[in-house]
Amino acid sequence: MKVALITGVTGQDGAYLAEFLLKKGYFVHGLKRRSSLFNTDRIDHLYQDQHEQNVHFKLHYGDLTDSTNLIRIIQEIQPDEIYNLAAMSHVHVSFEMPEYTANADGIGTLRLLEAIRILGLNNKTKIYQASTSELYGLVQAVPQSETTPFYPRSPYAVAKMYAYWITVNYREAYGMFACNGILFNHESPLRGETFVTRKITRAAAKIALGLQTCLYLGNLSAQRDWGHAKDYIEAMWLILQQEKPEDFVIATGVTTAVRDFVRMSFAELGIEIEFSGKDENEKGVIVGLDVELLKSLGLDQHKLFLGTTVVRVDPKYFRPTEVDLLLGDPTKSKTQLGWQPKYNLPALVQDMVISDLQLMKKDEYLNKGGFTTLNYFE
Ligand code: NDP
Ligand code: GDR
Repeated sequence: MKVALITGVTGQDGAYLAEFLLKKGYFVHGLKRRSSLFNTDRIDHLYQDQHEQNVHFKLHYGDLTDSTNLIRIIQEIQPDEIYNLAAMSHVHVSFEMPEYTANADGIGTLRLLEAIRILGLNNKTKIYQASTSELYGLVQAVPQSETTPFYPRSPYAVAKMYAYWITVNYREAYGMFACNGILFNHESPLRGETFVTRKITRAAAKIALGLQTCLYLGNLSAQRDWGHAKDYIEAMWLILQQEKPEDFVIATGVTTAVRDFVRMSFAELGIEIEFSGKDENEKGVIVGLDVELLKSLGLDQHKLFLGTTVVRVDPKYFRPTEVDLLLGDPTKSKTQLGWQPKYNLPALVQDMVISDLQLMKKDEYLNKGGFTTLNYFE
């Protein structure tokens, strides 16, 4: 039985990857930070009572900022594959927490690589590093491929740049099977609520139900190459199944503006939005309602009015330095890994919007019953 260690197992990708590897017959270990609450919502369905026989999924307390604990866990479990997904992954927040981000995202990767080296596991343990399209930053060329130069534009991206190169260096210096997946944005119903796609799909569902009046966003013109996390975690696994360790771009090859993601999300709920105005004064207004669609989704058309402004810009969401355009070239991963995504953007948007609509309906129901459920901090 193959043994895998996933750092960041409680995150979006960690949850999907853990499920994927368990289905493939792996013994999966996950690294989980200690927190005052369980924080295992995304992986609760995978929980196995540790007192039972045939347990294949185990969590360990740990942190990428603590090398002693990484060495001890890796020594104990002797993994065949490590997926390093743990990171302070929010670009905007990294401007507020640059030192911590460098420590966890940059030096954290070094700690893992050193743990493998110190324990003499160079020839046994393969490691996947969660690199990112944020490395491309200030646009040098499009589409962006494995050979496009990097120009990081945030403390997050700079930390990930260190992690990228230290992974390459340990591969070259010590012959480790260490690979970077340069993944473009990938989303899902499990996406963290403060990333733009999930923020939009949650708000669209709440506005459709009459639970929220307006969605405040930052840069509506930013363009991203958005795929589905379920497709992307499969690519991570494929990268570690290759004969030789190499780095791969994982992307859809299609780019879309935030503004259009907003339009598509509302349209999924039968609400047509039109944008007007510029920069900080841009706004999105309801210009059409698909009564049949609203009805089929169990939504009350009488809570929605043509001409209502439902999207506005709040400059507090602007970043000190922005990444304007990301568009990936997945040719290498498609030809060499045989990777083929199953979701396109409309299918991704539908998956997220319908999931959030169900979640918000449940929340509305519980709230009516006097229970406080979801939290609404941004
Ligand atoms: P999430 O933010 O959803 O998950 C991050 C995970 O890392 C969480 O489990 C979090 O724990 C954990 N974590 C954070 N800091 C530490 C630490 N110091 N020690 C141990 N664990 C820690 O990210 P995603 O799942 O979206 O992304 C996975 C990885 O891929 C990240 O490294 C991200 O930077 C990278 N990436 C993501 C892309 C995307 O579009 N999603 C694209 C390209 C790269 P907790 O639950 O306790 O917060
Ligand atoms: P990103 O994702 O920075 O690309 O990093 P995010 O969803 O945060 O932003 C995408 C774009 O949308 C613009 N934007 C807003 N973003 C947020 N979060 N909130 C807003 O209100 C808002 N309004 C507009 C942003 O300015 C940006 O241009 C994600 C993370 O998962 C990283 O960990 C990963 O490495 C990269 O994707 C690839």
